Amino acid sequence: ATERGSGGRATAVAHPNIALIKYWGKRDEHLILPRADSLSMTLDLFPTTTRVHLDPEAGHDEVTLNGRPAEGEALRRVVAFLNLVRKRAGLASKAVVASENTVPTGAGLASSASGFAALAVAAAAAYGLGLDATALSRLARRGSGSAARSLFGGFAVWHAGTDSGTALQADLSSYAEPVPVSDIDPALVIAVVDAGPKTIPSRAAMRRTVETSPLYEPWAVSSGDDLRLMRAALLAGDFETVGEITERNALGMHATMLAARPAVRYLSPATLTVLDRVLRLREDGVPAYATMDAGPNVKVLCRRADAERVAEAVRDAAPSGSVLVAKAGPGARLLPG
Ligand code: 2P0
Repeated sequence: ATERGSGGRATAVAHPNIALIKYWGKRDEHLILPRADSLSMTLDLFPTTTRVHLDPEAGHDEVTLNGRPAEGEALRRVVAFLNLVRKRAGLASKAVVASENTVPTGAGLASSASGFAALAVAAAAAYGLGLDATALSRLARRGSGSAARSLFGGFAVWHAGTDSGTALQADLSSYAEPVPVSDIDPALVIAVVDAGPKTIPSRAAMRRTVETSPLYEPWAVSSGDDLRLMRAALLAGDFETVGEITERNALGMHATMLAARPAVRYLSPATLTVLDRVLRLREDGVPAYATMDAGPNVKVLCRRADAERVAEAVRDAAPSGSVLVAKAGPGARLLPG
């Protein structure tokens, strides 16, 4: 679908995604080209809604996040992203950007994927770029790697792309697209065990892992095997294999971080308590598999029919009220008006 706004203004909505095959490590920091392919499920929770309108009179971009002026690194990243859009559009106009993110403060879920996916769709439309879904995914990638996947609903694979040829060809080859899946009726039970801020931002942690961890290269290689097997299992509707690959890929990613120098450790004692619960669920015959991102919270992949039982099992390992059940959600889209 070609996305084009009218009158220099557009509003878009996008949802977060959780990777089952992780993105961890870049081969090009500027273009945000990943070392390996990744694969995710877009959630039906916590949309980000972003409005962009051009202001030809303005001397600088005005960016608000949940009603507050953005500053520091957050502002710098949005302005850099808008500069990219302006360059492609051949327009100099500054923009007013207002983004509302519904992730509860401290829910421990990153908002950069939904945030840059929504910004890419809204800004591309407001500046009249007329991009298709693939081009929007490539554009979102430049804001935050994982945002490339939030362009699509359900399951999406983000291709690392090729390095044969020019930087432009590499850039063109790295985008996400939907993954064909048999109906596996998945849910992700999110156990928020610690709502505090990250110990180290994922971008810096990723860089340190690539540069110093002796386990990084073997994980990146095995992640390619995981991805191929995962795609086959999704196509076949083989839920247990999907879950097993999900869990081992995440644990492998965390192993690369633990071996970094100095170590990057996001997992906490409460994380391990939840992992024990998940293991016990499997011993009791419930297919449930854990994955963790750049923080201590655990997302448990299970069937929708088992989600309440899984939520109950992990609830007392997390502070009260902080277990959420997510299902597969929609891709990013323009809102009318
Ligand atoms: C992922 N994460 O695949 C992985 C797993 C966290 C752990 O993508 O530097 O915010 O903006 O490209 O996308 C978090 O990293 O990083 C992430 P940048 P991003 O979901």
